[in-house]
Amino acid sequence: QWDPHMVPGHSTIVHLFEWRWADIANECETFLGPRGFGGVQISPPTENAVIEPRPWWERYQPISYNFVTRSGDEAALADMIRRCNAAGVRIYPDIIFNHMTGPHDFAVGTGGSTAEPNNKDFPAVPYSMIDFNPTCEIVDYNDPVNVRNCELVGLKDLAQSTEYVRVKIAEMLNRLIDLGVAGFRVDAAKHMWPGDMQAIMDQLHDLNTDHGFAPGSRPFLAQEVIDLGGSVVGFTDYLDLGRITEFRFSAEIGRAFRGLNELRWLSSWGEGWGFMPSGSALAFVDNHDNQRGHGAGGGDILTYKQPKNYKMATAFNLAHTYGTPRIMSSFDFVESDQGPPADAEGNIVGPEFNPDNTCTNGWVCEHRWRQIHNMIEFKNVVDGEPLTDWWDNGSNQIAFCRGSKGFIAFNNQFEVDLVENLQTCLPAGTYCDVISGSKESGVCTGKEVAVGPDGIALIVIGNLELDGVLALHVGAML
Ligand code: AAO
Repeated sequence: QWDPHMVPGHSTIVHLFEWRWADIANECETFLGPRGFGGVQISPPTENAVIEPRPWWERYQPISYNFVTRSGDEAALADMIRRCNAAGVRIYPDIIFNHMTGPHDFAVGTGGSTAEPNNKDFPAVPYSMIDFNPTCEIVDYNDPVNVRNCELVGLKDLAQSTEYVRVKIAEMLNRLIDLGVAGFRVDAAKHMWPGDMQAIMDQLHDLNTDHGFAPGSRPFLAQEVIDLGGSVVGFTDYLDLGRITEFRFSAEIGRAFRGLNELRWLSSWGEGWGFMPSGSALAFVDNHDNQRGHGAGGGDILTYKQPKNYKMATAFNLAHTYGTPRIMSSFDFVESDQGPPADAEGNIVGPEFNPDNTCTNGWVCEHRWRQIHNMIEFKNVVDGEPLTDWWDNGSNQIAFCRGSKGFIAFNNQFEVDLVENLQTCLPAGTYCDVISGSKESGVCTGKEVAVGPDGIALIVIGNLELDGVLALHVGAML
């Protein structure tokens, strides 16, 4: 389904990658709820095989459907979902039901369950040989049968065509729905037949009205389908089921804000670029795979490691009307396999916070960067307003309005300042730029911009400034 069921006045999903449930509950109450975030994509809650030296990707190798992982147990999960809903923040677990673990003779899970993956024996579900497709490798991404019925990087491929497997998956998803989740990110959706997925979705409960969902609400789906165009197995097969990850958005926004494509072309951003319909799309600058060279998009993807360009691309995503945005919140990494910050026993060590809201202990917390969380507020203030008054300098300086409620400008021109009188569409007055600072107790800690009676203001973004973007909205009028 397409509606993320966010609370009015909230928007945007943040992926708190590898966070512990208890830390997410606190984050919902102290930061995400008060600042208008719409929901959290959480790491997979299902028990995974323990793989040394604890790479992040062990969580994509389920061993049972018990909810016990390095993020916490079922009680902590339930408590977090309840507290986040109460804070106005929805929860979307990342769910793996294409496969179980990779090829190990013997595996032990994060909750102590055991399995013999090479015999396709997972007693804690239970699944056995007959519940899996015969072993074969995915070798041809243009062959739908190969992509759906063979093993993704050696991961034991469940046969969702059988009723027993469908029932087991649906039971697990229904336990999460009953706990109060608003929907799911479906891992490796491209590797499952749409008809099988439909048969599973048909068995799902409506969302739990005890957590504030309207009666009859169906679970939101963010299906992971990597489609950069030109492949036989692509997003079109999944349009009827729910939203889909738009990886071309991620690849193209990276190219544009790296300076590899002029920003003026963004005037037709969205369907005009051949992307899937806005109402079908999950829109993101980077995800947990392509920020570290897995998945798709290659070297053009922008991440927290290129902060100036990344903040600009994220501001563009949050200011634009296309798709449902998701922002990434990472832990710092050097090696692509490296797991989250952990102690000597392998327990995840959660973030603590500096006075300026940023995180410690190896957590990057992009969602706590002022330039990013202030754009969440921008998005909420301009909700429902059309994109108007596009301006560009014929190259890498652009600006646009969101109705009469918001205005944003970008300068990605090499070694050139942006100094222009531009139409902001805002009522006359003085505004605080929510990128260079914030409006705090009526005072602006960043640039102040004077908008005249005709809506025109002098906009300045120097090319050497830390941030190449300036954003004004009616909530930040001084
Ligand atoms: C680990 C080890 C493996 C080992 C395995 C089993 O790393 O060496 O064999 O265990 O023991 C994550 C990690 C994996 C890890 C796995 C399990 O990323 O490294 O394997 O956990 O622990 C495909 C899928 C897509 C998938 C992506 C990574 O379609 O679903 O690969 N993403 C999800 C998750 C991801 C997770 C899994 C799935 C598994 O987000 O975190 O894996 O649960 C093409 C195809 C894409 C394909 C990519 C990459 O993309 O179109 O469908 O994604 O290749 O193989 C150009 C093309 C573009 C192409 C791209 C990359 O840009 O235009 O189409 O190049 O080649």
